[in-house]
Amino acid sequence: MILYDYFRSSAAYRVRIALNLKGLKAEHRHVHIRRGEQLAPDYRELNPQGLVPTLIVGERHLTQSLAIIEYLEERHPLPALLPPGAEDRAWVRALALAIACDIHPIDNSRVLKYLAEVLKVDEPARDAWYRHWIEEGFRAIESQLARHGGGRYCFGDTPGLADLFLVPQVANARRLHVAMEPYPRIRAVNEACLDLEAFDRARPENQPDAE
Ligand SMILES: N[C@@H](CCC(=O)N[C@@H](CS)C(=O)NCC(=O)O)C(=O)O
Repeated sequence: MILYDYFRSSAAYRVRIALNLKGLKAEHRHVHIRRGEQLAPDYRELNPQGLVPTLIVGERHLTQSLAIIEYLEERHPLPALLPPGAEDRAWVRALALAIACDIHPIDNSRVLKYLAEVLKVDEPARDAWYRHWIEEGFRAIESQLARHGGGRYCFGDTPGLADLFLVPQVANARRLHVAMEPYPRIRAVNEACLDLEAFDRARPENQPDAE
């Protein structure tokens, strides 16, 4: 497998954690997002959306981090990233989707670039935008964890799908200086995850292309 990756891409970070948890190896190719390499025609051949990550498996080009992770789960079921009960699986997926669909896309590089270059929004206002959507999302996740969390990780005492999405989003929040005091459960889950080698090895600062 080949993973097209960027150290600071939180969507690629999710896939790096999944590969590590499942003990799978992939060759990493770096796509420098700040230099716009994701928009180059040869990369768009692999990923027409011009987004990272892309996982190459044989002749197939898999895109969208959640689809890639679900693919890895189907092909390599152990250790499982989803719990056995259907309702629990729905709860875990909802947490992952709250990040993947409702927080991350609004703060993506191309959105920030449009705000800067087309709408002429200055940097302090762009940072305020970024933090606003994380804070709104984290408030809801904190209350979901309070209701159904209770374990060491997002769901119980085994790291799983929701953790793969939460930890990279916390890394983004910290980079933008989001005040994390209001989210004690998110902080506790994040710390528990980062104590695990699979999460630690996937951190942006531990990637060969880190700047
Ligand atoms: N929903 C996609 C999001 C992928 C995505 O937005 N990746 C970001 C990096 S985290 C990216 O490639 N951004 C490039 C850009 O905005 O131009 C996924 O989960 O794979």
